[in-house]
Amino acid sequence: MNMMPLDLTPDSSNAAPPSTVLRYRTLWISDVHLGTRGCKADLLLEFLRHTESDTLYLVGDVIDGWRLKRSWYWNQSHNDVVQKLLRKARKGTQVIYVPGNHDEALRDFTELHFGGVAVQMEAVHITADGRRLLVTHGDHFDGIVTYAKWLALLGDMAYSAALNMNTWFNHLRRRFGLPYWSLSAYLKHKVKNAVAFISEYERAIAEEARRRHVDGVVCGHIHHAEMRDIDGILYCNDGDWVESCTALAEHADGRLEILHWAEMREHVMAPDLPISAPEVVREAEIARTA
Ligand SMILES: [Mn+2]
Repeated sequence: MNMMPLDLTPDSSNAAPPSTVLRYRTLWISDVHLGTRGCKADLLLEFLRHTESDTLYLVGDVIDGWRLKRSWYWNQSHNDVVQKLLRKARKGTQVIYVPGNHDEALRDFTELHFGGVAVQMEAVHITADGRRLLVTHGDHFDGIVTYAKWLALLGDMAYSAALNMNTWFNHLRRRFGLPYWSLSAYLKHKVKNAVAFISEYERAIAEEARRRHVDGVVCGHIHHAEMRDIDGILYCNDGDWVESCTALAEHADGRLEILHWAEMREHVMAPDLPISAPEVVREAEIARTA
């Protein structure tokens, strides 16, 4: 196991400026799971070097704190990601960290700033074209998904109580040294149910957005990038940096797009090639009609 300590000295490996830098109004990334072997830190580092934004949301599970007590894995690329994020904050990017269940400890430090990074339980982002998007990691919806429709019928109080219960349930598990219990992770092993779960999860979060009178929601947690309209609510999931290496981006005009770095990187890093891969263009089309 690699046990390199967290090193916050300035990143010297970043000396040469990247050839192409894509500019966005806003970027959302989540589920990086720094501190685990599965984290694609090298790819994320590339992405962070080749993109810039006025605002960068870290939508939870960026540092995997659950693993602090067990198999903590940390190497230079994990350091570099942390340094790059802090450097962006120093250089004027508004970095907002909305903790998830794997970095839940940060939820005790909301409304604080670390090196220019603001920690908030959730955020409401307003796009350039005036849409209001609730930004939340989304783990609260894990345990309640199967009951979401009933709870919605029972009303706000029952719904909120159920959301809080899931948080407390996992808080207790943490106190007893047990890992976070995730219905989504559990069901991903039972592939047959995974599709049904994901669509129920998306509906539950969209329902919450409706109750909160916003136009849409940006979340993560289930490691499944998506952008679609759910009965008039825009559901966006920025995916993850363990498998899919995706981010959500807002262009200067408010247009939203899912970025697939694994497909984009060869075009961005070889500037002679056209920047938009067919997949990316298709996502942009979806965004325009959503
Ligand atoms: Mn999560």
